[in-house]
Amino acid sequence: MTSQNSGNRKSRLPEAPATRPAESLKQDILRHVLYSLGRDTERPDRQTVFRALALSLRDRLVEKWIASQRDIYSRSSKRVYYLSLEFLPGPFLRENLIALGLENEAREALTDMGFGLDDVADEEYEPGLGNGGLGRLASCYLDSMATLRLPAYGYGIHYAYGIFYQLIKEGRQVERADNWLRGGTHWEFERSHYVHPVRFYGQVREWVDEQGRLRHSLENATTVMAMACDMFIPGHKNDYVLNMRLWAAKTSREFEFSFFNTGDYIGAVEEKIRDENISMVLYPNDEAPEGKELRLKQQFFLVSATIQDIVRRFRKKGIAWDQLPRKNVIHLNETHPAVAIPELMRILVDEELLTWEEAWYICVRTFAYTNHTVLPEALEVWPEDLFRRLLPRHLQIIHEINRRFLHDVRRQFPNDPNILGRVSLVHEGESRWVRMSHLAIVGSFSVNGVSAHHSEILKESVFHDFYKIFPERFNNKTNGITPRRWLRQCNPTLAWLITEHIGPEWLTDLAQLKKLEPYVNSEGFHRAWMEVRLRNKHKLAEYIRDKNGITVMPESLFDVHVKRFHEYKRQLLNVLHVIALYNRIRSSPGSVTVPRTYIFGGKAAPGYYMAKHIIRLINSVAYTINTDPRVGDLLKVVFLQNYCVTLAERIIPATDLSEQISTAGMEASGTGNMKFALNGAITIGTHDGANIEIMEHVGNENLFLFGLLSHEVNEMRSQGYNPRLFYERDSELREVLDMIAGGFFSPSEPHLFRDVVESLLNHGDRYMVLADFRSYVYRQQDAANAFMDQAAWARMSMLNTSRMGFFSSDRAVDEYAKDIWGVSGV
Ligand code: HBZ
Ligand code: IMP
Repeated sequence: MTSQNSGNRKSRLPEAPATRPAESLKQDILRHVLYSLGRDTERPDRQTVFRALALSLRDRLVEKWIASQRDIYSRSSKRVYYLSLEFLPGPFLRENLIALGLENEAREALTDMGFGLDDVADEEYEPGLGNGGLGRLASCYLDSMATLRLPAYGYGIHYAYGIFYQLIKEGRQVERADNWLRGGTHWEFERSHYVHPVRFYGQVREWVDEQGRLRHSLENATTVMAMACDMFIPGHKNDYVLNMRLWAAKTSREFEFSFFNTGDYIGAVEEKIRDENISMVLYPNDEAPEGKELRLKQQFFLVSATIQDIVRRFRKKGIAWDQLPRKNVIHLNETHPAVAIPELMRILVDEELLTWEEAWYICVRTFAYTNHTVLPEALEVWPEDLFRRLLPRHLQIIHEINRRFLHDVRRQFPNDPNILGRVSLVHEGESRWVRMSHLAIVGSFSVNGVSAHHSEILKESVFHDFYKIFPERFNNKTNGITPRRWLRQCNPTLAWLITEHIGPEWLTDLAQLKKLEPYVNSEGFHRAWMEVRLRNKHKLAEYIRDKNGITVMPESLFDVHVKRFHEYKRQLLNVLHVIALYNRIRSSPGSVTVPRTYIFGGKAAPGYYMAKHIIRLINSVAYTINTDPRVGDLLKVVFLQNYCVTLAERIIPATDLSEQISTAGMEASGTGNMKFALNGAITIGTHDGANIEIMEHVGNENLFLFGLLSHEVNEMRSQGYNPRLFYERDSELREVLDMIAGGFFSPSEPHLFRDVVESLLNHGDRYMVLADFRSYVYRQQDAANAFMDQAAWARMSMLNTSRMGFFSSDRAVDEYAKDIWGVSGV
């Protein structure tokens, strides 16, 4: 602190050179306040200070990034390209401070300027460039790739509008545009010199060149430019920084003066807007792709710009094309970027004039594909006509890939002619569809699922034919989460307590949490553990009071269900149980003894009628219960609006019971389940996705599993599942459903929720809510009983945390690096 600042806490540009890191950081902040943001250093507001701090960190990140890139070049390492239509990084400030080891320095610098770090950090508005699990996984993996010093890059789209901002108005979800760029961009660099042309539409011209070769080129294409925007991802205290390169669409027409000459100025500008629309907005659909032309354009836009960047970098090496797979691996996060396969083929065959066989040999050794879902409606397909119009040459290439593939399959399975239709890259029925998952499998050397259970389902059912054809391609990589964000950053007091006992190594070696086990029998540790957890619950209770105006008891059981709204995730099953509890409280006071706070959060796709209806039902039930004086403190129901990474970070450390109750066989993995258990919440869940592996690690006695197994779900379905039977046999369930259908929670609109009940009773209950209801109720009772014994609960909580080491994204990424990518740290 310079002496002139000490008395009045005001900030001036320092005169003397900085000595200590905190002082040097403060000087950088002030410099950015003045020179980058053009504000008076005497009276910057909190938002200005946040931005100046972000810029000061960006300076440090870019230095380290340049050094890291030099390292990669000098070692000529094999590079990993992680292609994803979504990244969900969450707020950067705290994460970057922790990674750079500058948390205390920032706190000191800001205090010196009269600000608190927590308040300044709250100024950050997160980039919501993903829908949920898949996008957040991509960000956890980048964090781990940086921490493991892998020569890796994330590639995605710089959407101007991310996932919508969700408001709850009169119990309903209302969507607002998420203008995350309105405050400017303080973390990224716009690279106006890194632009690649992306070409759509047009016609394929076939011609014969002087050497007599058949050539293909695209005529009359529409060109849009892709401009790179780079964000930096630091490894944990290792001076290593990766970049996530997001492409923004820019018109190529700015230079087309012909429009001006013909006088159509507005027409020219309209075309510019149309081009730049490509990166305007993230599609808000999770698990049910929207087959819109603009979405396919986005996919190709990402792929074309990225492959050009990869090829540009590869060319610098001046080595032969057949070395491409030895020096690069391209990872496809779901099928969304799968058009990369025909795009690389196109470049190799049409532009580089390799033979088809040479090019295909390279492609199939370069791509790897991760599947994230088995829901039939989520498997991506495109109408062939649309594909032909937008990407005519790519469709030809897909047909040729298919022709050769089916030829091989016919030889391999001469006695099974039906297999050809099943595995074809083009579905041929009344209409023709390009099947992106088939393209991704045929064009990749590795196909993986995201939990052991999910990967088995891929082999046994969803992709069984492909498993017979390419058994060596199939493998599992159970998902993981980064302990930096999902423990150290979101739960700093618990992280401190852990470090105090076992040292800080767990941050980069999560298996070390095992060392906590001896402390589970220490009374002092118990007490400290539960104090930290209770303090977290107090903080969340305050947030709930501020935002929802509801007072909840921090000592009550915080029962939390936060994730995207989808019928298979069964928020409906949860609310049916809430109503059952409510009925017990009313009909036999004293029968419910454990006070509970139910917390819900999550977005529904804007066009998903049933999911939105369930949100509305939860809010109506919440209103009824919270205003019923007979209930008192025994039951509160809270819906927190706009669930996002920032909100997850508040909720997870304060959760007692984590709801992971998907229909068995439907949740590929889940990663929320891991975040809760790592922070000491107990899971109530089905035998699905990674829940099964969590059970194997934490022990069956330390979580509450219930419900049908996935083979039982299938058997019950094939035997003709009759949900009505469950309704008729279970009077408690019957009462709950009759109340909803009869308008108990919507007295002014008695039929409001009839469709919800109909979907269960008369439309087959596709997600087996009624079949699992009774075992869920029993397991919830077990959970409540366990919560009454606080010492036993504390023990379960500590054992969950200490046994979650396996679920680190460092472990997952290390497996990808060794088993799939063939890369190691630099
Ligand atoms: O990917 C999720 C899975 O549901 C979850 O089980 C898994 O843990 C997670 C990470 O592997 N899948 C998604 O989040 N899927 C999407 O977000 C999605 C987005 C756009 C689509 C389709 C799916 O068109
Ligand atoms: P790119 O790999 O061409 O996208 O460049 C990214 C960064 O890597 C550049 O800004 C340089 O810092 C660094 N870089 C690029 N080419 C080389 C090279 O040939 N040797 C060492 N570093 C390089």
